[in-house]
Formats: sequence, C-alpha cells, structure tokens
Amino acid sequence: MDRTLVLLKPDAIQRGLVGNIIGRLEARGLKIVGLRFLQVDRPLAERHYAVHQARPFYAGLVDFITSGPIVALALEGRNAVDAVRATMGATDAAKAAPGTIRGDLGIDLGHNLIHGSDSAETAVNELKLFFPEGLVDYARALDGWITEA
Ligand code: D4T
Repeated sequence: MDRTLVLLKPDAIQRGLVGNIIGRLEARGLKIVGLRFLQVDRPLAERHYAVHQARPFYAGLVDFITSGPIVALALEGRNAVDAVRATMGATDAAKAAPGTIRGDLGIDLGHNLIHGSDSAETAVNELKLFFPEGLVDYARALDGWITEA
C-alpha cells in the first residue's frame, strides 16, 4: 500500500467543499491515515513549494496557500499517488475532465482546490512536512472489499 499527501487549498475551505472532496477520495477506497486543519505559514509554504521557486507563479502560489486555512490529508491505498492525481484531474481546472474533482468543482488554474503529491518519493517528503508526528496505522473491516488480496 502507498501513501500520499493531499492538501485542500484555501478555496476549497472558503467554498465549503471539504466534505465533498474528502467524500470523493474516501469513496474511491482511499483510507485516511492523517488529517489536519491548519493555517500554513510562509516558511512551511516555501518548503512545500520549493520545487517551484524559480517559476513565475511561485510568489502567487505561496500567497494563495497562506491566504486561509487548509486541510492536510494523508491517504493510503493501492497506487495512492496515481489514484489521487487521477481523481483530482488536470492542474488547470478549466481543462480538467468532468468527473474529476477539479473538473466538477473548479474552473481556474491557480484556484484549483487541491494538491496531491506527484510521486511516491515526493509523497514521503511532503508527508513528513505536514505530519511530522507520523501517521495512524489501523485496519478497516471493509479493506478486503476494496482491493483483492
Ligand atoms: P499541485 O502541486 O497544486 O498539486 O498542482 P499540480 O501538481 O497539479 O501542478 P503543478 O505542480 O504543475 O503546479 C503547482 C500549482 O501551481 C499553480 N500553477 C501552476 C499556476 O498558478 N500557474 C501555472 O502556470 C502552473 C503550471 C497550480 C498548481
């Protein structure tokens, strides 16, 4: 099983879409192993977006993710990184396919509601950043109904 980091960005919280988005990820079969509601400060935002530091949209990215509270989620499941990214849809919500989170709920590139780690390696680092205290290990009775052994 793989783990991945998801952030529900400030627009998702301000628009009251937290339950809708988490519900879609849970319904996909992904298991919540960490959940935080927090205000991201600039040092955390700068570490999270360090990979984009040289990009023209970096300053706006840091401003946006620090503009209001967010939800950080750690999700576990088979191919969790790819499953989350497919469920999120294309980065530019205006171009995201219907049926995806961004394609159903958004229409903008910057205000695109959600972040998901882009590789298993990135996920390990991002999970440490947002869940330094570690994650919660537990079994669910329904797991055998979601993935075959
Ligand atoms: P995140 O990182 O938020 O999950 O988005 P993606 O993985 O789908 O997309 P990304 O890393 O390429 O971009 C990060 C973040 O920057 C915003 N963005 C992106 C932007 O405002 N202008 C741009 O031109 C691009 C490429 C949107 C997502």
